[in-house]
Amino acid sequence: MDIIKEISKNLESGNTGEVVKLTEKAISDHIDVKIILNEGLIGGMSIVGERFKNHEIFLPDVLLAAKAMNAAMDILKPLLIKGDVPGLGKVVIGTVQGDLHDIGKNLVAILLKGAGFEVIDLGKDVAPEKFLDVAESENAEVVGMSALLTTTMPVMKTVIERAKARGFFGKKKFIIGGAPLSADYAREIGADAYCYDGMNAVDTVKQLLKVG
Ligand code: B1M
Repeated sequence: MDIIKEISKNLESGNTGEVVKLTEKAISDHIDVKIILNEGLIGGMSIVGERFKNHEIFLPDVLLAAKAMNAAMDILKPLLIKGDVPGLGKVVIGTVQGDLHDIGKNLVAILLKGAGFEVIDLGKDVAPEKFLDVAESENAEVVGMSALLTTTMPVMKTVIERAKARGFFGKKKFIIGGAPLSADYAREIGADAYCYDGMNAVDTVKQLLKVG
């Protein structure tokens, strides 16, 4: 689909205005929102990641692409959260301390809301105790942590260790996600599950809470 390729290309060059226009056009052309998201936006962002890794582009270019991605996600959000009838359970979610990558986490939060969960989004750079304090005060069943950097992954282990020390590990479910993570790492740190993308996070939380 040409328009999807156009979205991806314009995201790669950080052209927010065009990405927004093309996303709106794709919606009015009745293109499946998941195709716009996965092939257009996430597809474009993967190419940005590769090019950044290969030193073909630089950090300001990545920032521009992130800005375009966020603007397009704002447009898709109401379509992904149809109905807004949370009631399946409560999830506290955030990107761990030291990590400013929040695009994936935002997407997971939107999809969980869309599936009927109440989501408390703590944002990015979230301290370990904050996850636990809010999960406790809000009586959330699930704590979701996102990390995109190999250097910030270990914060997840700290959260789980502190949950054990505070006596509520086992009473709440801990899920983790983000590009450098894996099911092996989840097992290693004692998390209940690793989720490879947003839809997998929805399915996993449903399974863990035995709902839906
Ligand atoms: Co940076 N960055 N970045 N970056 N960045 C990566 C992660 C990197 C892989 C790029 C690369 O080198 N190829 C690399 C990490 C290398 C490593 O750790 N081994 C990197 C680096 C090095 C850095 C800096 C250190 C660069 C620097 O300053 N020199 C710096 C660190 C800043 C910090 O966090 N302290 C930095 C900064 C940035 C920006 C601010 C410019 C920007 C982030 C903007 C923002 O998020 N608001 C940025 C971006 C955009 C990226 C890449 C290009 C794209 C990330 C993204 O948004 N992907 C990224 C390269 C890549 O990942 N290929 C890169 C799209 C998003 C939808 O996917 O986040 O994977 P993702 O989320 C997915 C799944 O992972 C999963 O579901 C989501 C939806 O499918 N998921 C979960 C994620 N969280 C989940 C939680 C769950 C469940 C599933 O449950 C709770």
